[in-house]
Amino acid sequence: MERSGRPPLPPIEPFRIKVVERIPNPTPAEREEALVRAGYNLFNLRSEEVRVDLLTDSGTSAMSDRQWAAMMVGDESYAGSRNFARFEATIREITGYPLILPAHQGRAAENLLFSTLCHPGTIVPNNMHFDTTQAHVTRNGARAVNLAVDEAYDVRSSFPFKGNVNLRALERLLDEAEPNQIPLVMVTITNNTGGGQPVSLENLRQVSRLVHAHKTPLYFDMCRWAENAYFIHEREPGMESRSIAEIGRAMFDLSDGATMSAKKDGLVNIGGFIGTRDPQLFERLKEALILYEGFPTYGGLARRDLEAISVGLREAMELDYLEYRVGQVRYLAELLDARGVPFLHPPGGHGIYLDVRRFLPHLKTDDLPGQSLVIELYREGGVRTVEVGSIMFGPDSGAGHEPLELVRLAIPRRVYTSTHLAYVAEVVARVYERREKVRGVTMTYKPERLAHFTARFAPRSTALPERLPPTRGPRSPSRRAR
Ligand code: P70
Repeated sequence: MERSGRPPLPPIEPFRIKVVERIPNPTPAEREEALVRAGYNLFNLRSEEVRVDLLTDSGTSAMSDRQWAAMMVGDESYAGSRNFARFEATIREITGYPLILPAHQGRAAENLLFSTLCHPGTIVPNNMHFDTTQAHVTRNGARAVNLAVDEAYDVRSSFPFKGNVNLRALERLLDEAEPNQIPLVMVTITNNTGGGQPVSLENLRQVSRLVHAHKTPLYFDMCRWAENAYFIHEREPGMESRSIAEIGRAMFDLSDGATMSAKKDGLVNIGGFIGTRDPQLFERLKEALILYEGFPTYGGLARRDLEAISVGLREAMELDYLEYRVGQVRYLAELLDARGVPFLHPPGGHGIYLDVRRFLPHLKTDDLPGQSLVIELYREGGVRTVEVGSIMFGPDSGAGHEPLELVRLAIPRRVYTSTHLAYVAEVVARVYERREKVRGVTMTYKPERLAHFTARFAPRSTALPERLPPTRGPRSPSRRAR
């Protein structure tokens, strides 16, 4: 809120709308029915049951007129498509990595990289792994270790670079590991698990120095690199005069390669890639790519998709777009702040993360408070969000700290207006007003891996019904008479 008491200036969309898509408005009764059918897991909802969909910012972007036009120049050749040539050239220019392989999305790139480099007994450090990243590391027998700075676990701290790596902890791990036990160090940019928080260029420099002194490769998970570069531009001394492209390149120069889900800062609905400087690794990845994804000039994608990514990656670096993008998240933060709603500070690049512990202090971890809140936000106003807490990462995910217990309101790129966000803020505030009445839930079906996607839940009250013991003998006549 501005000091003057005036409402905040809404972040103006740096585009006008050329095509619109009707959004549904399910009634309260329809929402209730949908919840039961979905087993209280919002991944099981049909999209027509959702009014404002903040489940994810991944693959949910609106493409620009230029991207749609690019789709029309798809050259659908199996091998050697000109769209691949442009895709490769674009990513080379942005990252400086000479060797590029397309993949159909981020986790496909993770599968290729981790199945090639990890085996039982190995360790992969990261500031914080995200869900699929962690699953791919552990599936290959490696241990996923989270090494974010202490501030990352303090939801109230307004530290500007909560995505930073804890250098002392990383150094200790590198020193203590056996030779070749750490096949690579990853840094997730921005740190999604920890609230969409950026990593500073200075921290990346130090990580790079440390990791390379131990002759270990450094890889980035660069899904949201443009948002990270924007925060560096805004917050890091001397960076305000540098373009997003320059800052991005300064980041990538410190690393040996990256995986990317282009469904985020690639501004497309599907796609991803791996970039590397290592020709031997590249050959091994290419073999795995052909096995799992397709020929190296399409990697599981239509060639027109590659063309849309080439355009999207550039649009994601435009300053007016990033100002609006981060501005939207801040606008929502200000509206929530004005209503006293607790969320992780400072607001991240791609969404707001509600602080579940302060939102629902009467619920215990066993009550799955994050999922309870997700359900209530849907019940109140048809808003779909996701739990990022003990269900997604397990109750012991705090790396020595109290684990984060969050609900993420992810903002799709270029999709919703400030009015949609004002609606969302009001829905959240109304749930906050009646927070004391929110009950816990219990998990009735727990899949082995990545449970949050397919688990089923039930409200505590119906899952554990307080049934009266069956009555024996004839009912009393007085009751029957009533
Ligand atoms: C999200 C999605 C995907 C992701 C990521 C990072 C840092 C890799 C990937 C995998 C996943 C999701 C979560 C909850 C609800 C819906 C979707 N993140 N690295 O929303 O990329 O999805 O392309 O395989 O964030 O954050 P991909």
